[in-house]
Parts: sequence; structure tokens; C-alpha cells
Amino acid sequence: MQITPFILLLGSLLLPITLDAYAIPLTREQTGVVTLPLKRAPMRRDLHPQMLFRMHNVRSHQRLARMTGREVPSAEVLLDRLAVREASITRRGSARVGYPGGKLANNNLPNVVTTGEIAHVDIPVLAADASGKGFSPVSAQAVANNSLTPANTPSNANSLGLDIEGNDVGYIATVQMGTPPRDFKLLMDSGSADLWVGAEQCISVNASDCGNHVFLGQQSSSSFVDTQTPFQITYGSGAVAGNVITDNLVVAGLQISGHTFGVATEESQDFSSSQTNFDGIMGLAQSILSQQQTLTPVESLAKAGLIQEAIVSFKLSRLADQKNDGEITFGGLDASKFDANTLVTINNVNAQGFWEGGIDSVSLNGTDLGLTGRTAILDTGTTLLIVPPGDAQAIHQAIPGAVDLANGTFTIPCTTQASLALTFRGRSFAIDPRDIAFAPVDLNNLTGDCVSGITAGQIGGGNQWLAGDVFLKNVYFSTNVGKNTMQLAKLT
Ligand SMILES: *[C@@H]1O[C@H](CO)[C@@H](O)[C@H](O)[C@H]1NC(C)=O
Ligand SMILES: *[C@@H]1O[C@H](CO)[C@@H](O)[C@H](O)[C@H]1NC(C)=O
Ligand SMILES: *[C@@H]1O[C@H](CO)[C@@H](O)[C@H](O)[C@H]1NC(C)=O
Ligand SMILES: *[C@@H]1O[C@H](CO)[C@@H](O)[C@H](O)[C@H]1NC(C)=O
Ligand SMILES: CC(=O)N[C@H]1CO[C@H](CO)[C@@H](O)[C@@H]1O
Repeated sequence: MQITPFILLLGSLLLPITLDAYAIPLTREQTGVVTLPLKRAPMRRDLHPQMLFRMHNVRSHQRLARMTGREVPSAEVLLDRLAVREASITRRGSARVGYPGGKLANNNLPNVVTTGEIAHVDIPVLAADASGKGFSPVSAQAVANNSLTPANTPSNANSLGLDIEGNDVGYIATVQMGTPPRDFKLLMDSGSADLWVGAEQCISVNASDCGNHVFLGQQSSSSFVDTQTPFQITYGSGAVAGNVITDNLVVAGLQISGHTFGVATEESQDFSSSQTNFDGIMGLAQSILSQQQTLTPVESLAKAGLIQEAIVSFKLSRLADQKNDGEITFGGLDASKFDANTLVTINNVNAQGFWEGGIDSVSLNGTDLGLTGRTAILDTGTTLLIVPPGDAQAIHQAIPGAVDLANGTFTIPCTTQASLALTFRGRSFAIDPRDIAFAPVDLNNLTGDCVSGITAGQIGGGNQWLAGDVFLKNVYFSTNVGKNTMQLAKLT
């Protein structure tokens, strides 16, 4: 069977099944504590951006389920949901994609067929709309190209630039590993607690190599030590398995000799694809969440006395602003990035090791939406803002021109001026309307409809939000392991 790009994307969604099929020697205990970076879907020029968006969305549901200890929806259920979504795309005349009934074939590759050409996206020649409103042409290019936009070199101490993946779907920093030290690009993820890169002998679930990435092992590093202890991490978007190792790690010029982390000997296609913009993930939640049962780099740096406190701070840059001033700071906050008068400290209410805080209230253009008792997991590794279905409806009902596509996804005018604000500890943090208009439905019409960056998490109920980059781009975000607190402030 000719495997289409669409099926490749589904393959990652169906990872537990393909792992069985390939008999990869993973320990099968599922601890239920896992995460998924949403940006893992390799962007393809030949895939309609709204379909890519839908993959982000589906994966986010799996991530939210795992994070909150709920049952992860089966691939079949997710395929059913996808079918509804494909239908809605089809109705909009953008793509013709379907599948027969949502049944899986033989616990192997999903029985997915394309009923027509997957829509080809011709990268448009984009000009800014004369009104200056609408989706950013630069961001539209990034959607089409899955580009990695390098950050400026930060001047602040103990800091690394955060490169922007695609249209703000993820944030990547470069660290050094091994002897001699070599550069590795890592996704910076406050929603997981393990660090890994590919092993020299890494194979992909499809038994090929792990793509055009930088790898770590005895051949490339004289300080590499394999502890022979296996680890496995299942992300909503894929999985890795390998060995816990020790090797030297340099983060923002701070060297940890013999840091304990992982090399992946097996990676799902999500991670091994050469189109994936990073070589591994640095989890920066608390180490009680670590599958490798080891300290995170920031905890390790604090323990070694290289930084005073186990603090990590994020300034996520918005591609449309064209400033490329994203930055991650270890051991403190970069006072030049935020307004100190707006800084609030939030207690972590999550016992598993995620960063989760109580939301006082939610408003749209200053009008309170009456959503109380909500909490938000603050997760740089999630692209979107995922909220329970009722909350998603309440929010979009207040946005003029919003359309409920059913089953979690909404569209809003790309020109929306609606501003959603979340209040933490008495301080309101507004989301830029450009972040709510996440991606254009039609890349050739930047003033038409956009897919909303706020989607409904359909798994379980509860009052838990998963606040990814759609929200976090709008704040200075800092975490403190020792105090078990988070801080938010308005950006300068
Ligand atoms: C996207 O790719 C096109 C060529 O296909 C190139 O001209 C353009 O500069 C790229 N845009 C970005 C943001 O990388
Ligand atoms: C397997 O991996 C290779 C190289 O990474 C890639 O070119 C190919 O498309 C993959 N095939 C499948 C079925 O995933
Ligand atoms: C929100 O306020 C802006 C001006 O600040 C206005 O242009 C926009 O129409 C308002 N949106 C809603 C949904 O009230
Ligand atoms: C863009 O979308 C808007 C809203 O749907 C529509 O009014 C307009 O005609 C579209 N423009 C183009 C060039 O398709
Ligand atoms: C409104 C709508 O289309 N809801 C659908 C969501 O998906 C389920 C299947 O998972 C359908 O049964 C619903 O009809």
C-alpha cells in the first residue's frame, strides 16, 4: 500500500499499536505519566494546514488525558473524531480526505485510505493585507514551510535563545553534550521531566535509522557512560525507548559533568523524522515526574551550586512580531523581559510534578465569562490552549464570527480583535488576538477564517485547562522547584 503523508501522521498517533507490531522491547508498564509535544507533527507542504492543526489537536487530547491520569482515548475513537473533522474540512471545500469507518486493521497500520488527493498547499506569495489586519504573512510562510526561526543570542546570563518552530508551535534551544562537546537542538518542555537525545545506534519504529539528527554515544563522546538501565517515555505524539546514560552536559555555558539522562535507541517516526526540527527533548517539569527517575538539568545545576535555585524562566517569542527574542533562563528571571510590577507568584497545585495553577477568572474583552474554579497546567511543550468543551463553547460564543465545527475545533475570523484574558492571583493576563487566530483555513486568504488556538479537550470533564504556547507567549513564565511555585508577569 502506498503510504501517504496523512497515514504517516496517523501512524504516530497509533504508536502503541505499531510498537506491538514491531515487537520493540519496551517495558509495558504504563505509568500514566507522560506528555506530548504538539509540534511533533512533521509539517508537509502537501498537507493542508488545517489537517495538521487537527493532528495537533488530537494529540493534545491524548496528552491531557495522560497528564490528568484519565483513560487515554483509543486510536479508534480518535479516528472517529478525525473523520468528523475531515468531513468538516471537506464541506469547506479545502480538502478531500476520508477513511472507511474508523476500524483498525489487524492491530497494524490503520485502515486509512485517502479518497482523493490530499490538498496540496502551494506556498503562496503573501503580501500583508492593506488593512494591516489578518493573519501574519510571515507566520503563514512558517506554517507552509515548518521553518525553524533562530533566536537572537541573549545577553542575559545563564540564558539560551529559543528558536521558534513553525508558527509558534514549539520552542527549541541548543545545548552541548559529550566530549568533545557537540551541539544538540532540544525542545524545551515544561510539561515533561526527562531529557533525551537519539543514540548513535538509534532506529525508528519503521526499522530505518533515526533521520538527519545529532546522536550521542561512545563513538562520538569519550565521556559517555551507559548505565544499562532502560527507560521508556510515551508521549501523546509518539514514544522513545533507550538507556539511561551519564555524560557531560553544557546548558547556557554551565557544565554538569556526568549528568544522568537518556539516549533513545528506538524512536517513533514523530521524533526520528528528518523533518523534525530538534534532536531531543529537555523536560523541565519536576523530577518526580521523570521516567528516568533522575534530576532535571535545572535541578542538577542547583544541586551542584552552579545556580542558586532550581528556577527556569521562559520568554516565548511570537514569530509574527519578528523580534526573535525568545529566551530561556536558568537559575533566575531576566528582569529585562518583564514588568516587575505585574509579577505574581502562583502555588503549584499539581502533586505529580506538572506546573499547575488556579485561574481566578476568565474574561473576554473585559467581560467575565463566569468560569470559576479552573486550573491550568502551564506547558511550553503544548502548542494550543485546550479547555473543557463547555468552556470552549462559552469562550467562542463570545467571539463574533466564531464557528463551532463540532468535536472540539472552532474557527474564528483571522481579523478577530477578541482578547481572552486569564487572571492568576488577581492579575489579568490577556492573550493577543493574533494567538487566538492560530492558523488560516486557507493559506491564500489571510483575512478569511482561522482555526482557533483554543480547542476543546474532550477527555473527561473537570476544570483543568492545558495552557500551551497560545497563552504562554503572552507572559513571562518562571518555575521554581524548591518553592514549588510558578511566577507570571506581563512582558515588556
Ligand atoms: C519558505 O520557503 C520558501 C521557498 O519555498 C522561501 O522562499 C521562504 O523564504 C521560506 N519562508 C520561511 C519563513 O522560511
Ligand atoms: C521510514 O524511515 C525512512 C527514513 O527515516 C523514511 O524515509 C520512510 O518514509 C519511513 N517509512 C515509514 C513507513 O515510516
Ligand atoms: C474587543 O475590543 C476591541 C478593541 O479593543 C474591539 O475592536 C473588538 O471588537 C472587541 N471584541 C469583542 C468580541 O468585543
Ligand atoms: C477571504 O475570506 C473572507 C471571509 O470568508 C471572504 O469574504 C473573502 O472573499 C475571501 N477572500 C478571498 C480572496 O478568497
Ligand atoms: C456534533 C458531532 O458531529 N459530534 C460527533 C463527534 O464525534 C462522535 C464520534 O466520536 C460522533 O458520534 C458525534 O456525532
